[in-house]
Amino acid sequence: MTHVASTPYPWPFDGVLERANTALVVIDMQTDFCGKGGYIDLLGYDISLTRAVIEPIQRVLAAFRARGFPVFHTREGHRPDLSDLPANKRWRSRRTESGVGIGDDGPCGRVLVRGEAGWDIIPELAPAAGEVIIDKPGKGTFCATDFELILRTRGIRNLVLTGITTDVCVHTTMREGNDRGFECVILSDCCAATDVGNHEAALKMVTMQQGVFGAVTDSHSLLEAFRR
Ligand code: C5J
Repeated sequence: MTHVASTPYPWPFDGVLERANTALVVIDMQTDFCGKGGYIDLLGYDISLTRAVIEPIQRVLAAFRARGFPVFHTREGHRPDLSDLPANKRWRSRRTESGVGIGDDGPCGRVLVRGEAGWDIIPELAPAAGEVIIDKPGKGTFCATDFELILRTRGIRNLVLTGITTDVCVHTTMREGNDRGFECVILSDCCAATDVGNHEAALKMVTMQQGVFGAVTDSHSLLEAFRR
């Protein structure tokens, strides 16, 4: 039995944590969410918050790779013809000073459009050969993707969630996974939001009702459990 020290219960619930059933999920570590000239930068948010998780994620990624545990990466983005971009998502994204929203030309190419420079995963966290990349049009990784099919096919039940942003894409993925019976843990120092209060609130939400969406831990506790 292996448990990770976490709140509000030792994770995973049954202590079955092994290469065959546990995956790392690195969510949306794209230039659009943490790079200069990307979507979040254009919205006027401080990208030092979202960039702060790069180094902790690198450490966790290295541990998963060294032990042969599966790794998944996600990218939020839309088809170049924008046929999968809801009109309200586009309209809301354009309500900024610059007026540049999703699908429009920006400093890193068309914002959140597949194939553009800003949409790709940052080089510091580039996927390795054999790691699955899930392209998703929405916030959750389960919506309109084959993520669940791949997890079930491989027998993966435990999901270790990292990436950006805590309150949006990471949380939505955790909620979707939890409802489907996946055992989720979120790493507090490997996630960030565009607002510190939202990051903290999102983590607290997980811990309510004895772990309503799963559990919260950090990279140090997870790596300590790996060493054991
Ligand atoms: C957002 C995300 N915040 N990756 N996407 O729009 O959280």
